Amino acid sequence: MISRRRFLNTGAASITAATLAPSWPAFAGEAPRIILEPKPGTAPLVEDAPSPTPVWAYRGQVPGPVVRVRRGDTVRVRLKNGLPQPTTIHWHGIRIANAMDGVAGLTQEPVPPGATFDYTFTAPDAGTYWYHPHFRSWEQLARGLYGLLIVDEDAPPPVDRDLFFVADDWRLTDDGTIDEASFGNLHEWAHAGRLGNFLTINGRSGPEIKVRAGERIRLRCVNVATARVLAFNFDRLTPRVIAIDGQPAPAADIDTGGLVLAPAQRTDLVIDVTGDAGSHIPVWEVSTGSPFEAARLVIADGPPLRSKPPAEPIQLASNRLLVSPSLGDAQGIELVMEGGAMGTLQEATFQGEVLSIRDLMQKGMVWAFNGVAGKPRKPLAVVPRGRTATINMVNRTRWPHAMHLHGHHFRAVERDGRPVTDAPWRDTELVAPGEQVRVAFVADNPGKWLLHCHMLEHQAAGMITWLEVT
Ligand SMILES: [Cu+2]
Repeated sequence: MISRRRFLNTGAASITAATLAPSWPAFAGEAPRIILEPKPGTAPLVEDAPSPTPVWAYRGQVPGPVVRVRRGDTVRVRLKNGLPQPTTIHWHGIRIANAMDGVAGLTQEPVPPGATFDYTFTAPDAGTYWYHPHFRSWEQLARGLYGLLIVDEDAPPPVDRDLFFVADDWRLTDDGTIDEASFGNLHEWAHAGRLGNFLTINGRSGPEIKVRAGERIRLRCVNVATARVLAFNFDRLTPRVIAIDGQPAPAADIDTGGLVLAPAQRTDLVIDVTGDAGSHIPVWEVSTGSPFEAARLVIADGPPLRSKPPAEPIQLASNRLLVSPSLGDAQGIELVMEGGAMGTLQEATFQGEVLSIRDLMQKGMVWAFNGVAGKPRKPLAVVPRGRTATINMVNRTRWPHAMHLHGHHFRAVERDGRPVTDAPWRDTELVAPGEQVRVAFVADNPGKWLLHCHMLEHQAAGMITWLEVT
């Protein structure tokens, strides 16, 4: 058993402020097409490693370059595949034109090595989004392919600095290289997925993030891990949540258990930094029984930026395009999750054929939605455009699942049979073992939309289906 802290025991990383200052190339709306070329490279994940870790990266960076536009601008990206296998780019959380959603085998053909694909789409909602491949994503994300897509508000909120906090859970071997032998391990895929042993924040282990006393920062937190649900505690600071999965949320404190982020989920925080110059504030990872320091905020020398935090709270303007679902004549869609270790799945349909669990495992399948393993030829449901739909997600497995619907945001309206009010808008919902969550959304975006578990090994081993909005 490898300790997740093993590489962290060497103490705080000596990262300079320069490497942590967000370097955001301003990719303006009508600027020339941005070229994103995923290809093999290296990244300095492990501070004391003899050599950097071989990874796959966009533009040689992990995380990849931030793609940043204003709300309503057009994003223009050319994918140039420098990988030894096909790939695509999916723009997670964006209510995008279907043909640009980047799902290999549903909205486009995978892009072969050496080939290109042009993505052009409008970003309708302000907020924190991200991009990643949607082909062999369980491998391509685990090798380092992901980046932030930030869509600025019409009037960005008054903060002193806008920072990001991209958390990844790597599986590394003793020499600090990616543990490739564990890719495709069906035993793990039937459990929590391929959990890592080495946490990075913004591509570094235990980084120091330089801040100033009195400073108000916006911190865009993203979990890009393939499987692990992470949770962060900001020690004596009291961050306020202002957005969830990209969409503005009423200001609220984070839970006492920490800021929980399932794979693919985002939370934007506002943090008023308090403390003496030269002191530091640990950011603890608290999802396991043994918390450890994931990063630290180091308060710079010098006078505070202001003597006390600004009085006025930050409240982001609504993206407006979200209409509260009226459930009166909603189209109900049932989604029963089954399978996995300690589950009861005996058989399921795979590519049109009913197979026993033993035969399913031969095909790398161990999970099913409504008795179907893997992406079905026909959609789970066809929803007329503009209609409100509900998806009743019933987790009959012993494992949590981070359920992601493409092209839409939804909100929970019922949990374990009890009505829920004012749940945040999300694109990825964590459904606990044995739990039932009914979510509602307006099917206002025509096309073929994937609905899958964002524990990417679960997706690869069966937890994937799709809806068609006509
Ligand atoms: Cu899952």
